[in-house]
Amino acid sequence: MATACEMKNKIQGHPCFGGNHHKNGRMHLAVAPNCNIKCGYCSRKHDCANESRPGVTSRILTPQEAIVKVREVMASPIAGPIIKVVGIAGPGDPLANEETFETFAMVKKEFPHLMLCMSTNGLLLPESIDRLYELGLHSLTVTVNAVDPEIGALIYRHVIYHGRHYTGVDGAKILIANQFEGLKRAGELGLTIKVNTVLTPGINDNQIPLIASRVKELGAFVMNIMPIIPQAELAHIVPPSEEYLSAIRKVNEGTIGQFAHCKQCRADAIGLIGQDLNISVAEAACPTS
Ligand code: CLF
Ligand code: SF4
Repeated sequence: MATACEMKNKIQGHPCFGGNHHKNGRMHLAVAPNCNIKCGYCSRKHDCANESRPGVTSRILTPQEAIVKVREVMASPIAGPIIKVVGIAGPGDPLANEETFETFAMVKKEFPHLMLCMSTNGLLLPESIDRLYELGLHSLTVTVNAVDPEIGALIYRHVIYHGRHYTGVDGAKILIANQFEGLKRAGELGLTIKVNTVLTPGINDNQIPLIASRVKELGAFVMNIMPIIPQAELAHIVPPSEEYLSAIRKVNEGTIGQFAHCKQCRADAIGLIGQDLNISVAEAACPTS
């Protein structure tokens, strides 16, 4: 596990881990359309609710298209100087898509100075984490919504694991066990880890402190408690108020650092958090157009 000092150096420049988010930006590559679970708050018509606000990704990119986009954005005088991180965050689960690995390999080879970042539901983390580490993954986000499978079962509709379909507590048990096993290995490898938790009032409120202490113990650096965006099966949930969200963050900040400026970005976001650039391919390729 990395020391606090090593971690402080590692997060320099990463806008979602405490690096100056007014100065440093990120670029998401939407190369991962498939998902292997079903969260009750996810409508597959939208971007992944783990990492993005509702609104369809303009387009799924192939790894080849993604690397072309990175070249164009990095050559742009507007975006190039601010982009420090290349992330894959959907619109499905990155680990359920081989394209994620292919894309990271290409980006690392051509732009070794950019930090590679990924956000996942964690189901396939135990079997993927070493491979991601070898590819040079810098930072990892895992969305953990429950510690107890009985609560997880109220959030996850199904889990498809190694070709088998699980529902209820059975599915949640596998998912939660894999999230913690994967996080443990990521901590041992010294990755920079963030845990996202979708605060779903009336369902997982009492799980938040349990998640906070468990993930801290496993080596997570920061926690991002996000308000549910009610959709799909959980459309009836009333999202938490700003006050309630702040109070929950406050209660848990003694256990693990809390990230409070998340904007629930799109899977194809580019730029500073909360100030995305609308870069068309042509604009990025030709700065004077
Ligand atoms: Fe992207 Fe996520 Fe990496 Fe950041 S976003 S994959 S950790 S580079 Fe950041 Fe956006 Fe919030 Fe995500 S503000 S949704 S936490
Ligand atoms: Fe939707 Fe993301 Fe959950 Fe998959 S992991 S069901 S894409 S919110």
